[in-house]
Amino acid sequence: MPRAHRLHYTGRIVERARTPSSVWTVAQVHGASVELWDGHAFQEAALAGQVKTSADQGHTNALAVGDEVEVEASGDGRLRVIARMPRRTQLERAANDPRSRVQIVAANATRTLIVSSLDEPPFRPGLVDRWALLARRGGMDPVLCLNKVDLGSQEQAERTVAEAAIPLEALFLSAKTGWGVDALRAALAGGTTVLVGHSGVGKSTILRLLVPGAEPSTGDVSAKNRKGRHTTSSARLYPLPGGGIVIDTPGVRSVSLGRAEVGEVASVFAEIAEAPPCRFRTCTHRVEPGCSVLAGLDDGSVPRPVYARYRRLLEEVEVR
Ligand SMILES: Nc1nc2c(ncn2[C@@H]2O[C@H](COP(=O)(O)OP(=O)(O)OP(=O)(O)O)[C@@H](O)[C@H]2O)c(=O)[nH]1
Ligand SMILES: [Mg+2]
Ligand SMILES: [Zn+2]
Repeated sequence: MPRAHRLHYTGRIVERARTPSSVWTVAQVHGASVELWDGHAFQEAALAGQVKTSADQGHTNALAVGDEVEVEASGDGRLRVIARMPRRTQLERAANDPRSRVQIVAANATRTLIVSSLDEPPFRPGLVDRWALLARRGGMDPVLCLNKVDLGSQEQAERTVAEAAIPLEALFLSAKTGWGVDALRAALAGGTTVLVGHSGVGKSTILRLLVPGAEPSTGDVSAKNRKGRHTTSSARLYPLPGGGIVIDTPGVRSVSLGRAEVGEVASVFAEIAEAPPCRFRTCTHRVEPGCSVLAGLDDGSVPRPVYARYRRLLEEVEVR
């Protein structure tokens, strides 16, 4: 290997790289290669050996969509990813089996848009809580988007969210008719938003509403499900016409949280997170004496539906 290359490899003379831009963002991952976005254009790049093996033991993927990477031009003029920048945020999906590795769904997003539908598939508040916890854990703000309002009414949609005591900012939408899209656009302007949620709730339809002309990625054409519709098979980044970025992801059936702390579960519910300190620092707010959350239940400052959701989420995680 020529000396200049070797030096470059160590990262010490990165400023001498012959590449058009030093920091690129991963737009899509295809096994041993990735598609990169430099703010203007997309380009395919190979992964240098040290990047491929850099996935630490706990993770399934070395690079995730949204990762910022350093590149160099390889001999044949193609780009090669030589390093990944530290992540500011990360959305992780824990494995059901604690010995299995964690998948990084997206990196460096500023918010997680938890997409649900009023119907088809039915609204599942438990899934919203779990995604909210994962978003907060990874440093992002969770926002709920209740789609397919056209299958009912606006009143029904608002009542559904209120009755479930969803502890998040909620946006209502019909991606089919475009109703509610202006508020959604305003909420997503600037920053990077990752769309998550159950398969079929309308994430890709929302994406196409926000980014006219966005095509299903090539893998998706063959990935029609039994009902003959396209289902997203891998995460992909799209620049928004007015600035900002959206990352579409494949739908998932269930979300596992892995091990979680009581504080993490409580952080999903504002009324519980903001309750005064309990007598015991390790209080789980279930049966302990001097618990301010249980006191809040009595005086009404912690609504019963909110507490019920907290207990349900707590039961689902193995509390440390
Ligand atoms: N009635 C109605 N149907 C919608 C709406 N948004 C999406 N759909 C339909 O719902 C189905 C699923 O939409 P997709 O956008 O593919 O769903 P997705 O969340 O991307 O699904 P995965 O890629 O499998 O995760 C399609 O048939 C859409 O036409 C809506 O607002 N109202
Ligand atoms: Mg999709
Ligand atoms: Zn307590």
